Amino acid sequence: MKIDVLTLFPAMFAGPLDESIIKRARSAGLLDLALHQLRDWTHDRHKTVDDRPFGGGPGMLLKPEPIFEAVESLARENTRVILLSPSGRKFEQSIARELAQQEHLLFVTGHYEGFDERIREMLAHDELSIGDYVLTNGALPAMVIIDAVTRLLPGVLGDEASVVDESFSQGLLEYPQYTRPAEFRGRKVPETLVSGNHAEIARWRLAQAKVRTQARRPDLI
Ligand code: 9D3
Repeated sequence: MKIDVLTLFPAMFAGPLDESIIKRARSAGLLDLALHQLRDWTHDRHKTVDDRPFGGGPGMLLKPEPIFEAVESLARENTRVILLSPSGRKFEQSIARELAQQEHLLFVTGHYEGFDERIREMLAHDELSIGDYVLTNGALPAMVIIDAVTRLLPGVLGDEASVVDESFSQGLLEYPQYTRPAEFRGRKVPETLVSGNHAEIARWRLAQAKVRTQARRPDLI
């Protein structure tokens, strides 16, 4: 998969996407990730990317010209152009699965200011938020989505069991898990888990997962 990111902060992406599983996916050629500085598509001396809103009001808006030029030079026939903004629909695992099917994603990240509406209307196929909290810009959301999508690409997870496990623990939070020692600072591992009775262990885990989900995420039940 090819992923392009158009951002005012390309340096933020160094680090998170150069480690661990994403690093391996990139070296293996499973993910071709490229970062682009939006200011590279300006033509004025000050590299202006924003301007004041018509009608007044606080803040600035990302102006259309640099974003249109950038997207028109980066997008191909099969590109999904995705805006990151607090007004987008909320990103979730089903969207990650859908994006993982695409050949080419182009993320356009916002800033603490909005987009000129014509960017939405004329360029974007989708607009995503990662949740109801306010960040300073869309770079972290882009990285979150890239991470969630990349691990779903065929061949990225060495041990495919991790993906299989997700579908069978479907819709519930994880049950409590323990490793050695069997007793730590006076706290013993639940008897069932050391019993060797696999049917009973499976029942215990499901019951625990339900209790935990009811307490923490009743919206999932
Ligand atoms: C005046 C209204 N504000 C929206 C709540 C303006 C505003 C705040 C912060 C506009 C942009 C931003 C920067 N955030 C993002 O670009 C962003 C974001 C986020 O803040 N939370 C969750 N997901 C995302 S995706 C992009």
